[in-house]
Amino acid sequence: MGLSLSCTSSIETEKPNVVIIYTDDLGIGDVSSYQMGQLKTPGIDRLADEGIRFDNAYATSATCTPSRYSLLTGEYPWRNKRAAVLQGNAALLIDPSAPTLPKLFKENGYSTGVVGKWHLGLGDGNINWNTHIDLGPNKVGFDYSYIMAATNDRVPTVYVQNGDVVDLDKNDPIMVDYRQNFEGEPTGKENPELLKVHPSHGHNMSITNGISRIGFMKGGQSALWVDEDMADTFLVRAKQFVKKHKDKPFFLYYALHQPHVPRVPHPRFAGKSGMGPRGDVILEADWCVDEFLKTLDELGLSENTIVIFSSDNGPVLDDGYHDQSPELVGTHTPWGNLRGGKYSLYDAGTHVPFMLRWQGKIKPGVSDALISQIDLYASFATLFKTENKRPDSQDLLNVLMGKSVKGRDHHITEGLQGRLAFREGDWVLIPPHKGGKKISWGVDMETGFSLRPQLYNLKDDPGQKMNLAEDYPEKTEQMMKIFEGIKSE
Ligand code: NG6
Ligand code: CA
Repeated sequence: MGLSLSCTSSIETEKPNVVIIYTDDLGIGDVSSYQMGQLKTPGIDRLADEGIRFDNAYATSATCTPSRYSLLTGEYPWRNKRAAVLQGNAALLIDPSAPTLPKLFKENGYSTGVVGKWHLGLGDGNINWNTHIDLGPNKVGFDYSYIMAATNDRVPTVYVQNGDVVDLDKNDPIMVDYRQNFEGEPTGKENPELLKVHPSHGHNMSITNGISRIGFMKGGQSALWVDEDMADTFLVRAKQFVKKHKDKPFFLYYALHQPHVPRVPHPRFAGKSGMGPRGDVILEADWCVDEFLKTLDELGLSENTIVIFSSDNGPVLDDGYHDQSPELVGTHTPWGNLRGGKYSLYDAGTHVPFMLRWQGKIKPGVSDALISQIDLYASFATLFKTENKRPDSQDLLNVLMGKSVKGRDHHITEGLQGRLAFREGDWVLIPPHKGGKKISWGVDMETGFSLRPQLYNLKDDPGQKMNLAEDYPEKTEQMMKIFEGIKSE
């Protein structure tokens, strides 16, 4: 007994709490600390003022599921064939026997939790929402989970806590189908009069809370979420987790749903940005971050907690609902001075805001080092002096702690349909890819595809206006070789 107590106290002194706050579709220009746009995000900026703002940080993919897969596993998403945007009834993507970031924390004595957007699959592909769902976050390293299964525009629109749908009435079972509707159930396509938010493309299937979604569902009335309350619901759970575990090391993955569509702010934030719902939900997310940081302050945890802030992919305006995001964006530039955005192989698809704060331990500043979210696994393995089991993940602990500016030499990013680009130093190569230059289904976004190789120097040309592939054929060829080599490792 005495021995176990002394072990616990040594863990407490050596192991900082770690929180990853992860937004959904937030652009680098949406965060005012980067000084590229018009929105004011004082809550998020606090992390940059009190920590390190990384100006060259990447998600591995321009969509959600693959980026989250890398963040939590330390493996490039394209090594796993299923790591693409998942539907709400998709099977668990992460192999329960594989090393993961939450497992790494758990193995080192941490309590681990995830609150918010999951989007990494649940169950075995034949999920029954009315019984306990065994395969999920709790099988890949999280002790506690309070999540939405996929996205806020996909059914089922319910919260799942530790594998059980929250507030489900067993007499009103949930049924989900992504191919066909349930007889007699209204849809956005057939019953637009029932909608308070209207789709611009897709999103015309089952209606819950006056919003039509992707996929069909029936039942589960008492369990349906209210979009307007989602920010508060997740914030409460995130705070509860921290309060409960304040005396022992904890790892919390707090995955906010904003500003992904449908953008439905709480009335407290409606109309506050002057940019319509997209701006409003970003202010709401910023408030959530601020409130969360205040909770750490109140609990006296700010000094012993590493807080990391980032986003899963770049920004997009109209992503499927008429929410006036293109009309009201004005001079605000969610993508900053970069080209592209969500879904794109151009830089703004994956070049995301990233900050790390460890008060009292690291000196506030700005870092230009090339880093990727995939590197958190190896970097924390180093902090715990344990083995890095993920070769794609690089130990950048010294960079994250501001002791070095030597980041990665190279990084591979993914756009749509598993197409890849290769960054090396200041250069980025987009190999030839077949496919349209613009997204085909109604989103106003460049894919980055071209049948000719594209080579850009991001230092001189962050907006990727000058394709230098023909001027630098040797550089293009040399990068192509390194890229192919890494892919086949
Ligand atoms: C797309 C959806 C889009 C969004 C995206 C996933 C349509 C037409 N578009 O298929 O709205 O949900 O998937 O976004 O259905 S992500 O951020 O989770 O990757
Ligand atoms: Ca996303």
